[in-house]
Amino acid sequence: MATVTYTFAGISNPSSTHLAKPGAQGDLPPANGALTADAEATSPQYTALATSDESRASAEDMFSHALWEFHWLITVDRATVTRIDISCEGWGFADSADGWRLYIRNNTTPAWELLGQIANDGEVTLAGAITANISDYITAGGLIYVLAEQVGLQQCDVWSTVEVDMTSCQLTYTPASTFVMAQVNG
Ligand SMILES: [Ca+2]
Repeated sequence: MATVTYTFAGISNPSSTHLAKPGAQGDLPPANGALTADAEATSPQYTALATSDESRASAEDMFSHALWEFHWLITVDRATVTRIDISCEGWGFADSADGWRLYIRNNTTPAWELLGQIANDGEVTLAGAITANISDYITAGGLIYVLAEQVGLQQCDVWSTVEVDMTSCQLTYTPASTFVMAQVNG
């Protein structure tokens, strides 16, 4: 087994590999696994997302649930992947309710499936793993979709806000054979 971990380190706008999009949706999570049509993160936002350093990329909205949508482009054969680990360090708050939820998209259903949730204010790391039916979560084009969505709404002063300090996607996979053992004295 081998692992490979993807982050937003070194990514800038426009990105041809991993994508991040700040936005908002009325549904928690978006129905039928819908993807957002929001614009891509800026280069400073990518830099904020790259490492755990208390520098956060913020999404906020007055009327809907603020969210970050992440697209991870994998670099190994989908058929060799045995486990997907998603981690996201962030903070979510709003007038009506604090907290946020981490989802991964099942492209077959299709639906956003819950990986983790927190109902409190304050920065936490939410994480979750997929260990079965891996091909449901990686498109034929090699994309994994992740969503971090705030649970509350604005009522008075505080907009729905979700701030992400760092997020990553780790794959566990079986490396393809690169050589054939020679049979000596066979
Ligand atoms: Ca950061």
